[in-house]
Amino acid sequence: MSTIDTLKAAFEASLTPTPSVISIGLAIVLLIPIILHFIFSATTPYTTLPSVLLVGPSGAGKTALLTLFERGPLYHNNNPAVPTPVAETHTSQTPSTVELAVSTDRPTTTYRTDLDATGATAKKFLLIDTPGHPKLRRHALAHLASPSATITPSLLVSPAAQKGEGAETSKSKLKALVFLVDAAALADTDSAALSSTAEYLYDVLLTLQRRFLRRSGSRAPSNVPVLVAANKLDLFTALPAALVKSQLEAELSRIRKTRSKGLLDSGEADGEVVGGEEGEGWLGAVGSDKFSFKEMVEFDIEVEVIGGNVVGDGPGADKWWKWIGERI
Ligand SMILES: Nc1nc2c(ncn2[C@@H]2O[C@H](COP(=O)(O)OP(=O)(O)OP(=O)(O)O)[C@@H](O)[C@H]2O)c(=O)[nH]1
Ligand SMILES: [Mg+2]
Repeated sequence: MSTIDTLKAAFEASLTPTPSVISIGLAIVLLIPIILHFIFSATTPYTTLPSVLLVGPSGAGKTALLTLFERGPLYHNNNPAVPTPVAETHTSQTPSTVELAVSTDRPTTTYRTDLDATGATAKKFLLIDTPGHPKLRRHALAHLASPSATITPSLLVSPAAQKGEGAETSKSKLKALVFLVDAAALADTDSAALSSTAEYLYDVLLTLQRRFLRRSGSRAPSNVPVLVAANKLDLFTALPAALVKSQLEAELSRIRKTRSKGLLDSGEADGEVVGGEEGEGWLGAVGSDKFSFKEMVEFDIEVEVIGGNVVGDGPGADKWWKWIGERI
């Protein structure tokens, strides 16, 4: 009986508007949202924006392109008013990420007008620049291999984390891949540019192909479209996009032949990539003689070659921007 009495008394006291009851009530009302905020901000990643990965050999212009998209044509080399042209880049040692937005309410998108795109019509995404040096490429490749199509924290450093604002890193869905190529270097037949560019492209496409073959379940993510961006078309020595395409396809055929010969004792000893599946190291359709980018459709990989330039006079970077915008 006495316990019921005390409960009753407590209940009555809690309904009596005394100062202590009011202050406890206020504290609960004010504190709960704050506590919930901290719980959710700790468990939800900083951002779930989709991402686009920039890859390609060293010197192709990846960092220059990232800077152009981030800062706009004001930093264009041609603009005499700008003391620091976009072209002044250093070879990259680590990946870097910027947040960009594509506007969806204009039929003709250009990175210039999208620079200040905000609001409901702006689709935000992360553009990730990776180093092209052969010794640093494995970072980009390892992340492409991930079957969940996500970029894992070691590659994706959120802008807030870069500024040291805490807010750790997150997973982001990879939506597209831009493989930048120096079209002027490819024109020089004496240089090793064509073979080294094609080697890297082969590895990138093979990684995506393997990812497709290893996907599990019907809910597996679709594969990533690839844009081969033939850069530096401002230079008169540069190969036009159609030639870049055919040169790369020819070189990829050659690499495929060489690699298939030496597959058993080749450098495929990377551990996890050795799957034992027949034809694992073979890029594209089995049995085809000449490689063509169209073969990649079989693995849900769309490959498109588009020319452009980051600095100087030429077609510019708008077509690439449009391509990215359509895939975000
Ligand atoms: N003429 C010309 N030069 C360009 C163009 N785009 C980039 N460059 C130059 O190419 C050089 C290399 O550019 P980066 O952006 O540093 O190359 P990257 O791909 O980031 O290279 P890594 O960081 O080593 O992987 C720079 O000197 C740029 O000025 C272009 O469209 N035309
Ligand atoms: Mg760079």
